[in-house]
Amino acid sequence: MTDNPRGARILLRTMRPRPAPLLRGLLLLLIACAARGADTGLFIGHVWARPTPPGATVGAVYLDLNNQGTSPERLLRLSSPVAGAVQLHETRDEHGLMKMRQLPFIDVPAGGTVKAAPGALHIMLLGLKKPLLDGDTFALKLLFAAAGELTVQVRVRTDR
Ligand SMILES: [Cu+2]
Repeated sequence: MTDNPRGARILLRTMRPRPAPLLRGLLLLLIACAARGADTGLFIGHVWARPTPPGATVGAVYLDLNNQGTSPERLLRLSSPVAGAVQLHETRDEHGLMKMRQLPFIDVPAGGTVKAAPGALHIMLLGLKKPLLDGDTFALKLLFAAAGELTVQVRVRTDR
């Protein structure tokens, strides 16, 4: 990152999902670090999902995105082998009705933390291929504008 701050900024501005060439080389290292973007100061913690009832086709994942770096970061896309699609969602109270809407991306300011939690920001699993059972873990892949691709393990539990 420090070698190519301009490149990272262009990526953020144009929202191109492809990581900068420099970062592509770091991909293996990033995957090895799992929940941590090695040189970017990006940390992903408290990754969990609620169990789903039998027959449910949707689920939600919650996590903390902590950017200890000096540049803003943007979460662009997600995927998981347990779901047909993964979306960024926000729950809002509209005149007493809780409504969800999809977000195109999530920004994490430099030095800031964004929390996805029940009743607020969440990661929506659509087209679940099987129920999420208490104690299970599954992979969630996140694509960031600067840090590139990170994979975390989501733990299924009734409470965090
Ligand atoms: Cu949702």
